[in-house]
Amino acid sequence: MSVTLESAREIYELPITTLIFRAQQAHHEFQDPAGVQLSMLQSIKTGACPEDCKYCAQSSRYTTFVDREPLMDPAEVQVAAIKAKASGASRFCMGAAWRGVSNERQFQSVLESVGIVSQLNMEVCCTLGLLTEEHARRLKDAGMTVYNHNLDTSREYYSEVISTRSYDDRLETLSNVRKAGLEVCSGGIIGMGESIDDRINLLVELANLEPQPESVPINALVTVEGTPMCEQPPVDSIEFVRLIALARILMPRSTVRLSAGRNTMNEETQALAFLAGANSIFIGNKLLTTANPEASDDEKMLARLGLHPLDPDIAREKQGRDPARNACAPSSTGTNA
Ligand code: SAM
Ligand code: DTB
Ligand code: SF4
Repeated sequence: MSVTLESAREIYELPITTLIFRAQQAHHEFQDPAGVQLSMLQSIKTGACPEDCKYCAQSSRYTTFVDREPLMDPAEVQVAAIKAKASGASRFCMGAAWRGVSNERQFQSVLESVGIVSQLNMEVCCTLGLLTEEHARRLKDAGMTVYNHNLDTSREYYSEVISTRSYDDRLETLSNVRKAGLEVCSGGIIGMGESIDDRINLLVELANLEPQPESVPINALVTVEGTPMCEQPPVDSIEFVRLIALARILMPRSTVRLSAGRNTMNEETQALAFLAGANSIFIGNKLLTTANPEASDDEKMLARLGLHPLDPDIAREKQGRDPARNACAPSSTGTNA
């Protein structure tokens, strides 16, 4: 049965006590309640992106602090992935400031990096922009398990944010990822001037995907000087927490990721987000280009909250997904969990 804006809004507007209670019910049924997945991001190609996403430090349309950097060699990626694993990450996500995959030689290099990281027994994720089914299959064959491509916002607000690719282009990429038998990671950004209904509609859109995304990153806008969105005010923390709770309730089996924006959030807000059902963070003091909390601060925060790094195999069992999908070896089957 599909989720409607009205039914989702009713949940969003519940008294906060009942909202968190309902999110906790879903969380305890389908997730390891004390587990938080630690993921590491690596920008493998930085800056000079032809797209015009109004929030992004890496778009060539805006003058920001970001310097252009060429595609990282597989050997450099390997060093970064080994470091990520040593710091406790169970997922390694490689991001490229591309509109999509276009250059075969560069794509071969990414495939090689994917193969190397997959040998380290971490979940391997890429975010390279628009993707054809063929590219998705080749990434899967190289050992990638999941692809990140965000819807970013509601269909209605989308044109205020990006003009160089459409909402349907994004949905088509997600469909190509699915057809290749990969897991989907898709979410969005809060705090770009959108309404509460836009935020709810983003989640409605994601919750109505069949199957639902295994992973839903919720980013709070990191304002970047030089971008058109640099003057946006910070997101209200209670609105943020309500949205996380709604994501948890609508997509009980998904990993809900408290993604960008933690650097300006206090620990109490993050604790509320975990109470509301978030169960993943990016670790390391840099996201792709912007700052993230120091590892030692995150360690202290998790210890203070009595939370521990999530074991992906335990998580998958509770989510009712196939544990074999987390294996490091590339798989050639096209089945979805
Ligand atoms: N270029 C690829 C793409 O756009 O699909 C991959 C990298 S892109 C940086 C990945 C996602 O990061 C975006 O879709 C957006 O949701 C998020 N993001 C980028 N800049 C952000 C910012 N300043 N604040 C919050 N989230 C951001
Ligand atoms: C996602 O939703 N958030 C991550 C990941 N997917 C690739 C990226 C956040 C980027 C924040 C801005 C930056 O550091 O450039
Ligand atoms: Fe390019 Fe991705 Fe940034 Fe958009 S979000 S400008 S596609 S790097």
